[in-house]
Amino acid sequence: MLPVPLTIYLLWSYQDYRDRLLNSISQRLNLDLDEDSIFYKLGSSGLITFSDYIFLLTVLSTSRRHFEIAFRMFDLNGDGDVDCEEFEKVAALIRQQSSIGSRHRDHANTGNTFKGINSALTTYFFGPQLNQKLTIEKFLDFQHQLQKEILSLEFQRKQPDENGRITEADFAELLLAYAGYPAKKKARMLKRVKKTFRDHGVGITKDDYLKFFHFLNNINDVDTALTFYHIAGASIDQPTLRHVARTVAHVDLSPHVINVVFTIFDENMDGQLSNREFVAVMKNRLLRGLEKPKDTGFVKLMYSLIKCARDTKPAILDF
Ligand SMILES: [Ca+2]
Ligand SMILES: [Ca+2]
Repeated sequence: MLPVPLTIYLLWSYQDYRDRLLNSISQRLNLDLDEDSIFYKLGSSGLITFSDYIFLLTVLSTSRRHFEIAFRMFDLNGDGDVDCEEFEKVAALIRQQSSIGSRHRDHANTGNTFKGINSALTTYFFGPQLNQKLTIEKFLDFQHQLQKEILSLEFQRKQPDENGRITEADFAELLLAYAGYPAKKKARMLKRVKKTFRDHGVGITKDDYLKFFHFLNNINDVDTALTFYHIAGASIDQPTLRHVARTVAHVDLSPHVINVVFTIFDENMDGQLSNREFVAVMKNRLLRGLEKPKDTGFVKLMYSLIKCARDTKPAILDF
């Protein structure tokens, strides 16, 4: 099989990955990106393993706050840094719990040694000798860069015009990419967007796009915030969505973006988004196809962290 760039992995859904690449534990990175790119840094570090891939996929769809909690969990001795040994211990624990991890252990028995490979990720985090410490700043910066680069690549694939804008329909396609809708329903939603903005579309900038996905990464906190407003499960109108984005995710979504989002998701056209129309779907999309937590220990872990964080500290108070 030809080497596949890491970026392509991440643009695939989990299902694609599993279908195409389950039998190949690691792939050479093969990238042509500028030196500042996180992929360049990862690529010069060696191999991307399957557990790296699962980890990166999870990193992509986790809010900064939950990522901070995950870091504290990796720090077993509580000294504020994570060393390679701590990282490996937690990673091994995760692999034990995960059915994919178990399958890979089976591979290890048949000669494909899984343990002991210096993966691109461990080398990036801990240096070539694996003796450096990982700080919370480096961990968070890594997440920020990875999210920004992947989202930029996704945006770029829609070929923005000379003003750097993609059409409302392109934006809708990106949003619906991993939402798991039946093809018929997806087509109906896209048709609605095309029709609404056919004659007076103004397009979506990359900044709009990045902001909106930052908002989506906080969708679990948004859901919690709506609980605090005593309107969980109830419908929200455009000003409420804008307000919640500002107070919970700290992003200022433009009225145009919000209008497009309502056009996409307001199935019954009552001017309101119900929980079922929007929040529930977007929580699912966040997982990029990783909807079976039993397959992936790390995702299961993030789920329990998110639940734990929700129980102890309401997002709306998190300023
Ligand atoms: Ca430590
Ligand atoms: Ca509605």
